Amino acid sequence: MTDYPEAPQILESINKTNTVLLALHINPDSDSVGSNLALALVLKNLGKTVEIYSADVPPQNLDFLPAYSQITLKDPKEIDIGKFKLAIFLDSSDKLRITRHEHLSLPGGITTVVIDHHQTNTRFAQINLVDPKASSTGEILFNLFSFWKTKITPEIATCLLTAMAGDTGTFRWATTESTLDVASRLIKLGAGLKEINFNLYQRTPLEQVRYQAEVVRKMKIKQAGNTKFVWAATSFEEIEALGGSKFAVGGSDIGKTVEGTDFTLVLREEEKGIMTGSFRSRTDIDVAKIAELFGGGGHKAAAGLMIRFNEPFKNKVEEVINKVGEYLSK
Ligand SMILES: [Mn+2]
Repeated sequence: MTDYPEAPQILESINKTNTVLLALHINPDSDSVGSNLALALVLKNLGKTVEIYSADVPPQNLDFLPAYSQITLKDPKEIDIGKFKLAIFLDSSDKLRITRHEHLSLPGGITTVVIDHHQTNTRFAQINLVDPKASSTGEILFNLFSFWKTKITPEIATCLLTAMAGDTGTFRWATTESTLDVASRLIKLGAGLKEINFNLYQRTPLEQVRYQAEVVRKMKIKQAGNTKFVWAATSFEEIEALGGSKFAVGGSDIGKTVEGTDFTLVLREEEKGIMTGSFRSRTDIDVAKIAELFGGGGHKAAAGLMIRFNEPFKNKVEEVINKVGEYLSK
Protein backbone atom coordinates (compact mmCIF):
# COMPACT_ATOMS: atom_id res chain seq x y z
CA MET A 1 0.00 0.00 0.00
CA THR A 2 1.25 3.44 -0.90
CA ASP A 3 1.53 6.22 1.66
CA TYR A 4 1.23 9.73 0.33
CA PRO A 5 2.95 12.72 2.00
CA GLU A 6 -0.06 14.89 1.03
CA ALA A 7 -2.53 12.63 2.91
CA PRO A 8 -2.47 14.41 6.33
CA GLN A 9 -2.68 17.85 4.72
CA ILE A 10 -5.74 16.86 2.67
CA LEU A 11 -7.48 15.43 5.75
CA GLU A 12 -6.66 18.61 7.68
CA SER A 13 -8.25 20.79 4.98
CA ILE A 14 -11.38 18.57 5.12
CA ASN A 15 -11.55 18.78 8.92
CA LYS A 16 -11.47 22.58 8.72
CA THR A 17 -14.57 22.87 6.53
CA ASN A 18 -18.25 21.89 6.50
CA THR A 19 -19.11 21.95 2.80
CA VAL A 20 -16.99 20.46 0.04
CA LEU A 21 -17.25 21.06 -3.70
CA LEU A 22 -16.56 18.11 -6.01
CA ALA A 23 -16.57 18.26 -9.82
CA LEU A 24 -16.45 15.49 -12.39
CA HIS A 25 -14.35 15.97 -15.51
CA ILE A 26 -15.97 16.50 -18.92
CA ASN A 27 -17.06 13.29 -20.65
CA PRO A 28 -16.98 11.69 -17.19
CA ASP A 29 -15.87 8.06 -17.16
CA SER A 30 -16.15 5.31 -14.56
CA ASP A 31 -13.05 6.54 -12.71
CA SER A 32 -14.36 10.10 -12.52
CA VAL A 33 -17.84 9.08 -11.36
CA GLY A 34 -16.74 6.19 -9.09
CA SER A 35 -14.00 8.22 -7.39
CA ASN A 36 -16.18 11.25 -6.80
CA LEU A 37 -19.04 9.19 -5.37
CA ALA A 38 -16.65 7.23 -3.13
CA LEU A 39 -15.15 10.46 -1.79
CA ALA A 40 -18.60 12.00 -1.39
CA LEU A 41 -19.72 9.01 0.73
CA VAL A 42 -16.57 9.21 2.87
CA LEU A 43 -17.04 12.96 3.37
CA LYS A 44 -20.67 12.40 4.38
CA ASN A 45 -19.55 9.79 6.93
CA LEU A 46 -17.18 12.45 8.30
CA GLY A 47 -20.20 14.72 8.81
CA LYS A 48 -19.59 16.99 5.80
CA THR A 49 -22.04 18.39 3.28
CA VAL A 50 -20.99 17.62 -0.28
CA GLU A 51 -22.05 19.14 -3.58
CA ILE A 52 -21.05 17.27 -6.76
CA TYR A 53 -21.24 19.04 -10.14
CA SER A 54 -20.82 17.76 -13.66
CA ALA A 55 -20.69 19.76 -16.89
CA ASP A 56 -21.76 16.67 -18.86
CA VAL A 57 -24.37 13.97 -18.25
CA PRO A 58 -22.63 11.10 -16.41
CA PRO A 59 -22.88 7.71 -18.17
CA GLN A 60 -26.33 6.20 -17.56
CA ASN A 61 -24.89 2.71 -16.98
CA LEU A 62 -23.26 3.98 -13.77
CA ASP A 63 -26.69 4.63 -12.21
CA PHE A 64 -26.26 1.47 -10.09
CA LEU A 65 -23.69 3.32 -7.99
CA PRO A 66 -24.83 4.63 -4.62
CA ALA A 67 -25.28 8.43 -4.58
CA TYR A 68 -25.31 8.59 -8.42
CA SER A 69 -28.48 10.71 -8.21
CA GLN A 70 -26.68 13.29 -6.10
CA ILE A 71 -24.63 14.51 -9.03
CA THR A 72 -25.94 17.91 -10.15
CA LEU A 73 -25.81 18.46 -13.89
CA LYS A 74 -24.34 21.96 -14.00
CA ASP A 75 -21.06 23.29 -15.33
CA PRO A 76 -18.83 24.37 -12.39
CA LYS A 77 -18.25 27.62 -14.30
CA GLU A 78 -21.93 28.47 -13.70
CA ILE A 79 -21.93 28.07 -9.93
CA ASP A 80 -20.66 30.38 -7.18
CA ILE A 81 -17.41 28.57 -6.39
CA GLY A 82 -16.56 31.38 -3.95
CA LYS A 83 -19.15 30.12 -1.43
CA PHE A 84 -17.04 26.99 -0.81
CA LYS A 85 -13.97 26.81 1.43
CA LEU A 86 -12.72 23.58 -0.12
CA ALA A 87 -12.84 22.10 -3.62
CA ILE A 88 -11.44 18.66 -4.43
CA PHE A 89 -10.86 17.77 -8.09
CA LEU A 90 -10.44 14.09 -8.87
CA ASP A 91 -9.07 12.52 -12.05
CA SER A 92 -8.73 15.91 -13.80
CA SER A 93 -5.31 16.62 -15.28
CA ASP A 94 -5.97 20.33 -15.69
CA LYS A 95 -8.46 23.00 -14.69
CA LEU A 96 -10.13 23.11 -18.09
CA ARG A 97 -11.05 19.41 -17.82
CA ILE A 98 -13.86 20.33 -15.42
CA THR A 99 -15.67 22.91 -17.55
CA ARG A 100 -17.14 23.17 -21.05
CA HIS A 101 -16.23 26.86 -21.04
CA GLU A 102 -12.94 28.22 -22.31
CA HIS A 103 -11.87 29.61 -18.96
CA LEU A 104 -12.42 28.73 -15.34
CA SER A 105 -11.07 30.79 -12.49
CA LEU A 106 -10.82 29.49 -8.97
CA PRO A 107 -11.32 32.20 -6.33
CA GLY A 108 -8.32 32.89 -4.10
CA GLY A 109 -10.13 32.28 -0.80
CA ILE A 110 -10.81 28.64 -1.52
CA THR A 111 -8.53 25.70 -0.69
CA THR A 112 -8.11 23.50 -3.76
CA VAL A 113 -6.98 19.88 -3.86
CA VAL A 114 -6.16 17.72 -6.88
CA ILE A 115 -6.02 13.93 -6.62
CA ASP A 116 -5.10 12.31 -9.92
CA HIS A 117 -3.05 9.67 -11.73
CA HIS A 118 -2.42 11.42 -15.08
CA GLN A 119 1.27 11.85 -15.88
CA THR A 120 0.39 15.10 -17.64
CA ASN A 121 -1.33 16.67 -14.60
CA THR A 122 -0.60 20.42 -14.46
CA ARG A 123 -0.85 20.49 -10.63
CA PHE A 124 -3.33 23.36 -10.76
CA ALA A 125 -4.42 23.19 -7.11
CA GLN A 126 -2.78 24.24 -3.87
CA ILE A 127 -2.42 20.62 -2.72
CA ASN A 128 -1.63 18.18 -5.54
CA LEU A 129 -1.54 14.44 -5.00
CA VAL A 130 -0.53 13.01 -8.36
CA ASP A 131 0.54 9.37 -8.60
CA PRO A 132 1.10 8.31 -12.24
CA LYS A 133 1.91 4.77 -11.07
CA ALA A 134 -1.65 4.24 -9.88
CA SER A 135 -4.08 2.56 -12.28
CA SER A 136 -6.81 5.03 -11.49
CA THR A 137 -7.86 7.78 -9.13
CA GLY A 138 -9.95 5.12 -7.37
CA GLU A 139 -6.77 3.21 -6.48
CA ILE A 140 -5.20 6.37 -5.00
CA LEU A 141 -8.34 7.06 -2.96
CA PHE A 142 -8.25 3.57 -1.44
CA ASN A 143 -4.72 4.25 -0.17
CA LEU A 144 -5.76 7.67 1.06
CA PHE A 145 -8.82 6.35 2.93
CA SER A 146 -6.68 3.60 4.48
CA PHE A 147 -4.16 6.19 5.66
CA TRP A 148 -7.00 8.30 7.08
CA LYS A 149 -8.39 5.16 8.76
CA THR A 150 -11.88 6.01 7.51
CA LYS A 151 -14.37 3.17 7.25
CA ILE A 152 -14.80 1.75 3.76
CA THR A 153 -18.40 0.54 3.55
CA PRO A 154 -19.54 -1.93 0.84
CA GLU A 155 -21.03 1.09 -1.03
CA ILE A 156 -17.72 2.98 -0.98
CA ALA A 157 -15.87 -0.21 -1.97
CA THR A 158 -18.18 -0.66 -4.98
CA CYS A 159 -17.58 2.93 -6.14
CA LEU A 160 -13.79 2.51 -5.84
CA LEU A 161 -13.72 -0.85 -7.62
CA THR A 162 -15.87 0.60 -10.42
CA ALA A 163 -13.34 3.42 -10.81
CA MET A 164 -10.47 0.92 -11.01
CA ALA A 165 -12.29 -1.49 -13.34
CA GLY A 166 -13.16 1.38 -15.68
CA ASP A 167 -9.60 2.63 -16.13
CA THR A 168 -8.04 -0.84 -16.44
CA GLY A 169 -10.63 -2.50 -18.70
CA THR A 170 -11.25 -4.70 -15.66
CA PHE A 171 -7.57 -5.37 -15.07
CA ARG A 172 -6.42 -5.91 -18.64
CA TRP A 173 -4.14 -2.85 -18.71
CA ALA A 174 -2.45 -0.32 -16.36
CA THR A 175 -2.66 -3.10 -13.79
CA THR A 176 0.09 -3.65 -11.23
CA GLU A 177 0.43 -5.97 -8.26
CA SER A 178 -0.82 -3.09 -6.07
CA THR A 179 -3.84 -2.64 -8.32
CA LEU A 180 -4.87 -6.26 -7.85
CA ASP A 181 -4.06 -6.10 -4.14
CA VAL A 182 -6.33 -3.07 -3.69
CA ALA A 183 -9.04 -4.70 -5.84
CA SER A 184 -8.89 -7.85 -3.71
CA ARG A 185 -9.24 -5.80 -0.51
CA LEU A 186 -12.23 -3.96 -2.00
CA ILE A 187 -13.95 -7.25 -2.84
CA LYS A 188 -13.34 -8.38 0.76
CA LEU A 189 -14.95 -5.12 1.91
CA GLY A 190 -18.09 -5.93 -0.10
CA ALA A 191 -17.57 -4.52 -3.60
CA GLY A 192 -19.52 -6.49 -6.21
CA LEU A 193 -17.25 -7.18 -9.19
CA LYS A 194 -19.90 -9.18 -11.04
CA GLU A 195 -22.42 -6.34 -10.80
CA ILE A 196 -19.75 -3.83 -11.82
CA ASN A 197 -18.73 -5.82 -14.91
CA PHE A 198 -22.34 -6.29 -15.98
CA ASN A 199 -23.02 -2.55 -15.72
CA LEU A 200 -19.75 -1.55 -17.42
CA TYR A 201 -19.86 -3.94 -20.37
CA GLN A 202 -23.41 -5.14 -20.92
CA ARG A 203 -25.48 -1.98 -20.86
CA THR A 204 -24.39 -0.27 -24.06
CA PRO A 205 -27.24 1.59 -25.82
CA LEU A 206 -27.83 0.28 -29.34
CA GLU A 207 -27.10 3.76 -30.75
CA GLN A 208 -23.65 3.61 -29.15
CA VAL A 209 -22.96 0.18 -30.64
CA ARG A 210 -24.04 1.61 -34.02
CA TYR A 211 -21.71 4.60 -33.58
CA GLN A 212 -18.84 2.21 -32.84
CA ALA A 213 -19.77 0.12 -35.88
CA GLU A 214 -19.55 3.29 -38.00
CA VAL A 215 -16.13 4.09 -36.50
CA VAL A 216 -14.96 0.55 -37.30
CA ARG A 217 -16.34 0.83 -40.85
CA LYS A 218 -14.34 4.04 -41.37
CA MET A 219 -11.06 2.81 -39.89
CA LYS A 220 -7.98 3.27 -42.00
CA ILE A 221 -4.37 2.31 -41.34
CA LYS A 222 -1.70 4.95 -41.84
CA GLN A 223 1.99 4.18 -41.94
CA ALA A 224 4.45 6.82 -40.72
CA GLY A 225 8.10 5.89 -40.35
CA ASN A 226 8.19 2.54 -38.58
CA THR A 227 4.82 3.13 -36.98
CA LYS A 228 1.36 2.15 -38.12
CA PHE A 229 -1.80 3.55 -36.63
CA VAL A 230 -5.53 3.07 -37.07
CA TRP A 231 -7.64 6.20 -37.39
CA ALA A 232 -11.26 7.14 -38.00
CA ALA A 233 -13.21 10.41 -37.86
CA THR A 234 -16.94 11.13 -37.66
CA SER A 235 -18.44 14.55 -38.34
CA PHE A 236 -21.14 16.31 -36.32
CA GLU A 237 -23.72 15.48 -39.03
CA GLU A 238 -22.77 11.79 -39.01
CA ILE A 239 -22.93 11.68 -35.22
CA GLU A 240 -26.34 13.40 -35.24
CA ALA A 241 -27.64 10.84 -37.73
CA LEU A 242 -26.50 8.06 -35.37
CA GLY A 243 -28.36 9.48 -32.37
CA GLY A 244 -26.23 12.40 -31.16
CA SER A 245 -22.95 13.02 -29.38
CA LYS A 246 -24.00 11.31 -26.15
CA PHE A 247 -23.76 8.04 -28.07
CA ALA A 248 -20.45 8.92 -29.74
CA VAL A 249 -18.44 6.97 -27.17
CA GLY A 250 -15.81 4.30 -27.70
CA GLY A 251 -14.33 2.81 -30.83
CA SER A 252 -10.70 3.37 -29.89
CA ASP A 253 -10.64 0.23 -27.73
CA ILE A 254 -11.76 -1.76 -30.79
CA GLY A 255 -9.07 -0.07 -32.91
CA LYS A 256 -6.36 -1.21 -30.56
CA THR A 257 -7.17 -4.84 -31.28
CA VAL A 258 -6.01 -4.48 -34.91
CA GLU A 259 -3.03 -6.72 -35.68
CA GLY A 260 0.18 -5.07 -36.87
CA THR A 261 -0.61 -1.56 -35.61
CA ASP A 262 0.81 0.55 -32.79
CA PHE A 263 -2.08 2.74 -31.72
CA THR A 264 -5.51 4.08 -32.62
CA LEU A 265 -6.85 7.61 -32.91
CA VAL A 266 -10.61 8.12 -33.08
CA LEU A 267 -11.70 11.70 -33.87
CA ARG A 268 -15.22 13.05 -33.49
CA GLU A 269 -16.82 16.44 -34.04
CA GLU A 270 -18.70 16.60 -30.75
CA GLU A 271 -20.09 20.05 -31.37
CA LYS A 272 -19.77 22.33 -34.37
CA GLY A 273 -16.19 23.59 -34.15
CA ILE A 274 -15.11 21.23 -31.35
CA MET A 275 -13.14 18.09 -32.17
CA THR A 276 -12.28 15.52 -29.55
CA GLY A 277 -9.97 12.59 -30.06
CA SER A 278 -9.18 9.48 -28.15
CA PHE A 279 -5.90 7.58 -28.42
CA ARG A 280 -5.30 3.98 -27.38
CA SER A 281 -1.86 2.46 -27.61
CA ARG A 282 -1.43 -1.18 -28.63
CA THR A 283 2.37 -1.39 -28.34
CA ASP A 284 4.87 0.55 -26.25
CA ILE A 285 4.26 3.85 -28.01
CA ASP A 286 3.46 6.78 -25.66
CA VAL A 287 0.21 8.29 -26.96
CA ALA A 288 0.14 11.01 -24.26
CA LYS A 289 3.15 12.57 -26.07
CA ILE A 290 1.19 12.61 -29.36
CA ALA A 291 -1.89 14.08 -27.65
CA GLU A 292 0.33 16.82 -26.21
CA LEU A 293 1.06 18.05 -29.78
CA PHE A 294 -2.57 19.23 -29.74
CA GLY A 295 -2.72 20.49 -26.15
CA GLY A 296 -4.17 17.19 -24.93
CA GLY A 297 -2.72 14.61 -22.59
CA GLY A 298 -3.32 11.49 -20.57
CA HIS A 299 -1.40 8.29 -20.06
CA LYS A 300 1.14 6.34 -22.07
CA ALA A 301 -1.55 3.86 -23.16
CA ALA A 302 -4.64 6.07 -23.27
CA ALA A 303 -4.87 9.77 -23.99
CA GLY A 304 -7.20 12.40 -25.39
CA LEU A 305 -7.36 15.76 -27.08
CA MET A 306 -9.83 18.58 -27.66
CA ILE A 307 -9.38 21.11 -30.45
CA ARG A 308 -11.47 24.19 -31.27
CA PHE A 309 -11.45 24.99 -34.98
CA ASN A 310 -13.11 27.15 -37.65
CA GLU A 311 -12.31 25.38 -40.92
CA PRO A 312 -14.39 22.47 -42.32
CA PHE A 313 -14.11 19.35 -40.12
CA LYS A 314 -12.69 17.30 -42.99
CA ASN A 315 -9.76 19.73 -43.42
CA LYS A 316 -9.05 19.77 -39.70
CA VAL A 317 -9.02 15.95 -39.61
CA GLU A 318 -6.53 15.88 -42.48
CA GLU A 319 -4.34 18.41 -40.69
CA VAL A 320 -4.39 16.40 -37.43
CA ILE A 321 -3.63 13.07 -39.13
CA ASN A 322 -0.79 14.65 -41.15
CA LYS A 323 0.68 16.27 -38.04
CA VAL A 324 0.63 12.91 -36.23
CA GLY A 325 2.28 11.32 -39.27
CA GLU A 326 5.01 13.98 -39.39
CA TYR A 327 5.70 13.58 -35.68
CA LEU A 328 6.07 9.80 -36.07
CA SER A 329 8.29 10.10 -39.15
CA LYS A 330 10.86 12.21 -37.29
MN1 LIG B 1 -8.73 8.01 -14.44
